Amino acid sequence: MRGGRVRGPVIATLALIVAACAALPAAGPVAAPVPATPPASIVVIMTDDLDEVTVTAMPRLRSLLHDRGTTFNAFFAAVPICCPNRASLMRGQYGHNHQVTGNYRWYEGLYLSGREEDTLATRLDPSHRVIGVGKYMNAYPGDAAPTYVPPGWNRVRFSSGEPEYLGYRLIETSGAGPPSLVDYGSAAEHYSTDVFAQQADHLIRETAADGEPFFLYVAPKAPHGPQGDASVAPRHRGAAVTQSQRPRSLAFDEADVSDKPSFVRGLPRLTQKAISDLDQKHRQRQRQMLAVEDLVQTILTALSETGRLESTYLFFTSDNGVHFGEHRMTQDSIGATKGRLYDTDIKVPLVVRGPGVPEGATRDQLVSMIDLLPTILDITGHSMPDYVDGRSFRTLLQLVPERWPRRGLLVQTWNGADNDESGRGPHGRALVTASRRYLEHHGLTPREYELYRSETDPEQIENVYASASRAEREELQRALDALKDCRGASCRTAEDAAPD
Ligand SMILES: [Ca+2]
Ligand SMILES: [Ca+2]
Repeated sequence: MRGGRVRGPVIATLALIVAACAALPAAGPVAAPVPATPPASIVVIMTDDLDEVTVTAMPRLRSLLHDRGTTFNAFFAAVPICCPNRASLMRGQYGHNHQVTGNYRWYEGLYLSGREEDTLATRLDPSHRVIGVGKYMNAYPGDAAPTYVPPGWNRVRFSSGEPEYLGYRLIETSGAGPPSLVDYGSAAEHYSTDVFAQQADHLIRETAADGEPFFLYVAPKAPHGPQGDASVAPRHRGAAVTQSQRPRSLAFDEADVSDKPSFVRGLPRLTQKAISDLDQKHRQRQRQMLAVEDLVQTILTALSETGRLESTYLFFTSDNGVHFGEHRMTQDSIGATKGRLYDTDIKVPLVVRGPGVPEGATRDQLVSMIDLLPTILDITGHSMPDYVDGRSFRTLLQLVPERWPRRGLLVQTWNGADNDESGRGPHGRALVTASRRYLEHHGLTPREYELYRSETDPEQIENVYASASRAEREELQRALDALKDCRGASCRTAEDAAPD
């Protein structure tokens, strides 16, 4: 039995008592009962493969979220592909600790290992209605029931197979009764981003009517490929976009890749055809995101109309970034648009709006997907489990944050048949600090390294590893070694001890 089921009416009653007291004429000091503040509600919108470049092309998103909340400029994936980073959200752990090292490894890492018995969902279950809409992981485990619902989730509309824009099946639960499988077709009204928006709207209103706080996880497929017209909402097909081209940054079709490791060094300059294909996909991704802007608006409206906007924190993020021509890498040339250790892939959007969160503010402190679980538990009054590697960044949501002691972060990739989507790239790990990126490619023989000075070279054009001093190389290697096997508190100690 969940405490939240009875808390709502109790609070409502207390509120009535307080309101009644306030209406009485003052007769000296009255020790009126102070109603306990109900836990805040939480919304996490997890887009799929949304990168920071594309966010700059979405003005409505920026006016709904960034102008009204705090934007994190240095938010990193723990593992820069879908399932592993979503597992980092659900467990607050680095990849080597949750062991979801590939997109279909979550079966072993979460389900079989029993780690799924203790997640963000189960931790919030006693106090919140825990609602999941959209993509939980890439697909459901082979030997689980087709209607499998992970522990802790009270209401779900989760994709049962691969998430799709049209033609998909959802596992749906209500308060009582067994889960059901519901098929959605290819009609305009079945476009999944819109369906998820309507479901989120319905579940927010239902939960608000029941007087419970909620945790709502909404995960649309957008702007994940494919980028054909069928993956754009019918009303947005051919719509005008802000950026007609993928921005021609220094990294785009990088002129000189002689500094790069072998898997990039061997790439030719982009052909005109490749560039026009990248530009076309970039335009389609913006069109896919137009429906996500509508989804954000729908959720904000539902929160506002149910009186929950002032007590709800909304986190808008993505599971990984992408490269679309940066460092000459395309899906055709490197086999995937993501999963590399460059900032294009590992740095992902995060914006938070909610009560007391400064509007239009930015934060440069290093934060990671492993921090969302501890932050959300902190905001909702729960203690943090010992297994968590991350830390609460609640202080960064205040007008004047306290000192942020973290100096380094770990990012990891694994090269496996179902992890590195190309099967061709190296597995490795990166140390992220305020001023440097240090990359080790363990899948290459001999092993290769990269070092970038982020303050002067944020686009990672000049790998300076070869010219770095031996002392600097050793210092970075030691710091990365201290993180690669860390667990819980020892991760935070190693992060704080990293060199700037
Ligand atoms: Ca993804
Ligand atoms: Ca270069």
